[in-house]
Amino acid sequence: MQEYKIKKRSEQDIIKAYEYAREKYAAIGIDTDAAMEKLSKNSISIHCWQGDDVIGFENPTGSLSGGIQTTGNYPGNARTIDELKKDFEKALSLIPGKHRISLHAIYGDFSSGKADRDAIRPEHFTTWMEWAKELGIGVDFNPTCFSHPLSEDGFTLSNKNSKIRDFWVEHCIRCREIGEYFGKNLNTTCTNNIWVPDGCKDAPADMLAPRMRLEESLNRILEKPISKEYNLDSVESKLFGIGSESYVVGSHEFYMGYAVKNNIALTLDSGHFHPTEVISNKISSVLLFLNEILLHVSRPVRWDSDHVVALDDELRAIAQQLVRNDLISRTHIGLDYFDASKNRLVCWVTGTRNMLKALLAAYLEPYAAFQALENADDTTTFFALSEELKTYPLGAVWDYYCMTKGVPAASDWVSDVKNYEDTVLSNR
Ligand code: RNT
Ligand code: ZN
Repeated sequence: MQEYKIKKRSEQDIIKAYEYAREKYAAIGIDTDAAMEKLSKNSISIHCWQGDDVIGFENPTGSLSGGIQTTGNYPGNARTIDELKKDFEKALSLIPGKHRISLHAIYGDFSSGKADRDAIRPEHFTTWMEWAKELGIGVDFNPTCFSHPLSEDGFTLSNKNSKIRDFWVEHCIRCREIGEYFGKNLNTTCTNNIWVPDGCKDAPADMLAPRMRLEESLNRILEKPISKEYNLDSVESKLFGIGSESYVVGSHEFYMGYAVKNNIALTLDSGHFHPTEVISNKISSVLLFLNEILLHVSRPVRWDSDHVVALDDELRAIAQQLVRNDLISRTHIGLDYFDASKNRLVCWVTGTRNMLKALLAAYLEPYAAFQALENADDTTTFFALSEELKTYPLGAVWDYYCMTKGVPAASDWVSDVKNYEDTVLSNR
């Protein structure tokens, strides 16, 4: 088969295309330079777990449980902290802007001795903290309430057995302390996202008791006051998982109520609702009642499949909702997917670049004009214009943005990752 070669364009070509795009957008009242400036202020929280299929370093031979599933066996997954860091740095070098890393508790550095989940401490994350400081990036955190013998009956914070509950409560308390440690040392708020897999295959007779236990456990976890400036608590709901198809304790209603009542943040994961339900349509509701939200941007294909984020209609709609009314200033955008069927760096880079492209597209909308049209009841013109906008030269602005941020434009980065695969990943 003949090799598929993509010709790299010169800087002049990228600038020429950008100049054309700038004029085209200017004609509808959009300042492309201002849009890029706004885009550059956003940091995406990139999930570490795409790099190693959600295995972590606590028990590197362990398997993933909790009703979530990675599929594929593409070679080259990171097996050590150093490999994961190297891969992540490589991915960052291909994404324009300054971003963050989201860690799970099982990604601690246990080289000085193992610690069970209820015994993890900031010490286990010192090497991550120092690394993040060196790179100048923020860290977000997640308790890991799955892939553990004490989560195998499907219940953690809502378990009937008080000893098991205590164990997970302690784990989550320690995670808040680790979040505080990251927040203080890196001088940027660490979000601490609690997701538990609790639920069951068939509907239980008593749907209330587990929810009462979950509420009580969360209350205990949040008892200790920790400044929101360092550690921002958030809770993530879900509709179903593998093995919890009929009942999930931490449903949307549960956590929405809990977050409002306790003034914490809520995480909306795009794969955690009914298949035709979209989180883009929830953001403007939940932010009326909450100060802040987290997003787990993902791509559910027929179920909560956690496919790599694509630049699809829902991603664009999420970005529009965030940008149009500046709800982005109260939103922490994180990614959550895990695909082991492709080069894992390509998954990281593609998903993050797509999130940024969607935001750029949103910054390139004439929203004030849309609002004016809507207020004048001219939904016809709004509809026609927004459809026309879809073929405006977003890509030319994006390429120019990448160039000015010193990262490859268009698909120029793919060969770079392939090269990394040949020289680094294939030796694993
Ligand atoms: C599971 C949740 C949760 C996990 C990660 C690994 O359905 O989305 O956020 O994917 O914590
Ligand atoms: Zn999630």
